[in-house]
Amino acid sequence: MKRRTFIKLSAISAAGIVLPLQLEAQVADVPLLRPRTLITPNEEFYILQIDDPEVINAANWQLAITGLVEKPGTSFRLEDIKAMESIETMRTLKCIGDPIGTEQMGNAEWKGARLRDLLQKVGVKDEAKVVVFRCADGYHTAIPLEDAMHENTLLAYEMNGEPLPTDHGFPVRLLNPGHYGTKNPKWIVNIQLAEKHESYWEKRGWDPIANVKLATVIGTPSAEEEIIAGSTYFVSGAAFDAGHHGGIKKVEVSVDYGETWEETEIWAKDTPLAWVLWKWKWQVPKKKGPVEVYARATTNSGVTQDEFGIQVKPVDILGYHTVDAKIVDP
Ligand SMILES: Nc1nc2c(c(=O)[nH]1)N[C@H]1C(S)=C(S)[C@@H](COP(=O)(O)O)O[C@H]1N2
Ligand SMILES: [Mo]
Repeated sequence: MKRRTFIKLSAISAAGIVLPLQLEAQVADVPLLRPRTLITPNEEFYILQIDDPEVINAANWQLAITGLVEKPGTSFRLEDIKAMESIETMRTLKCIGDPIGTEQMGNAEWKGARLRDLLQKVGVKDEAKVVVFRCADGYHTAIPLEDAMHENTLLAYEMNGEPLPTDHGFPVRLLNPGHYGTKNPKWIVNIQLAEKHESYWEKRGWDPIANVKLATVIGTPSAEEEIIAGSTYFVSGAAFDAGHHGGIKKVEVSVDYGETWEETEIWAKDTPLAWVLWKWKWQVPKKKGPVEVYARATTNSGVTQDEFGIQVKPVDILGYHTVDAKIVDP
């Protein structure tokens, strides 16, 4: 085959497999946006845990389901879980410790089995109220049985088309929609049905429910960034409501201390369980000096972020993210 033809053909077959049009639309055409891609590459995905990552050999790993179950002693190997009906889905993870900021949030395409399919195989007793996850690193956390039985609650074993990386919980981690990272345990070794449980972070004062709060984060500019006077600049970032308010409807930016707001372009999105990425083309004033950039989101349910800071009522919304930057001479 001639090289030219080959190139053409591979473009076509790629079209069939990875939907390049859609993918292209979800990689920024303007440089320097942050985030720059709807899907965070595995190498760039934030990593957060209480200790070093656990390296688990799948050949020796079995997931036991214990406690208030009809068939105690049942366990699953990775192959068993992979043989079950699989779901592929895009999900954003966000850390409760960084509620407004941008650093501890990432979005990936995951593949896994429904947790409820495993629970149904072992049979859950009526007294069971929570599902406890114990992890190889000593981390443990519980979620209400109702959440565990939700069709979107998955035991994920692939991330962006690769086996779940060690840093992200190999061989399986929980994906618990609508909840902060604390409720998405990695390196799970045991699942226990119980009446109640006090989780690792709850013992240390963190929210036991851990519902993700509506937040809009500014990726560009970064703090103290120098923006050239008179230039064209892209303010950009992400917004996420984890589905609690019907998804993000619009994102606005203010560069005049909230006096006026400009609607941004949402240039990449998926379902409300994934972040939306936005950008706004700013004709930077010629005048030098400090500038504060604010961003706020409005949800499909009609809620708009309208205050500063973290302690905002109603409790499921966070205040604006603001970034202090500088307009400087070229
Ligand atoms: N086993 C285990 N799972 C864990 C944690 C942990 O310390 N140990 N940390 C949680 C927290 S606080 C977050 S934010 C997410 C981060 O997931 P990631 O490292 O894949 O981004 O993992 C969660 N799952
Ligand atoms: Mo976290």
